[in-house]
Amino acid sequence: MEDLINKLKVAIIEGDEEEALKVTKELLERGIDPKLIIERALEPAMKIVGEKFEREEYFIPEVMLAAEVFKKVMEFLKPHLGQEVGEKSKGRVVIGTVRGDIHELGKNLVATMLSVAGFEVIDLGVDVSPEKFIEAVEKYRPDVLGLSALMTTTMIEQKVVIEELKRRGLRDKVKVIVGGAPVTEEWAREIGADGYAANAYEAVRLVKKLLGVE
Ligand code: B12
Repeated sequence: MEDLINKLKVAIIEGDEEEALKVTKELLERGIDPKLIIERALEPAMKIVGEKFEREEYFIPEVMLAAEVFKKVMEFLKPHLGQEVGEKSKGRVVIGTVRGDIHELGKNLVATMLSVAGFEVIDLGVDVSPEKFIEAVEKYRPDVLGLSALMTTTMIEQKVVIEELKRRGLRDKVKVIVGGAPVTEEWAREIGADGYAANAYEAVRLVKKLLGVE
């Protein structure tokens, strides 16, 4: 199994979609838990891609290619993640990546895991303005609002959204959670968010805790 996990990691890093899907299929056929595939292959692969980008071994086209393969593998895995069925929605979550930021993989992963866990998720996409977040809170009345930011330069937008919620008298109507690679627990506290999670699994735990559901 280690061998296949490694192969999948390499395929994503190299942007080889055909190989990545082939290996993913093989892993599933061997009964490997898709969550483990995400945790052990997909996430580490993007981490390595990030490091290569930092070292200037990779440039935007290579990163984009790897991201596309990541998305394709996620789409392939989604139906295998299972779904907690037979009960009503555990709560409603609106999620999006903040203004000026087009990174979507982490936000998508959080959205997928929450929906698998039985939450209704409304995904507003990327580069979402504070106005759009506010509109969505007014329209959907979610229990939780999730704000993703992947850059130190866009993190501040999480604060802008929270301030805007306050200004409109909506802050106490919704729990706000924040995440993304540069975001920390401390930042979350500083901007007055209700919670922070470092990854998609923790995000599910956090939302359950905030809403008091299991
Ligand atoms: C892939 C990638 C891209 C792709 C994105 C493709 C796509 N469709 O999403 C492309 C090529 C488009 C891209 C573009 C750019 N990128 Co880029 N990118 C990355 C990279 C390599 C990986 C990000 C990723 O997808 N990770 C995988 C996912 C699964 O992890 P994640 O996003 O961290 O999400 C997890 C957690 O953070 C958490 N989480 C995430 N969101 C949320 C939300 C909530 C509510 C919660 C609770 C949790 C949570 O859970 C997730 C799942 O476990 C990072 C490197 C890095 N270290 O992050 C750089 C990185 C983020 N990019 C960077 C930069 C600079 C850029 C560009 C400006 C480059 C340029 N010169 O054009 C542009 C910016 C475009 C823009 N305006 O947004 C920098 C940011 C530096 C900074 N200022 O902080 C990084 C850190 C790379 C670097 N070291 O320089 N990028």
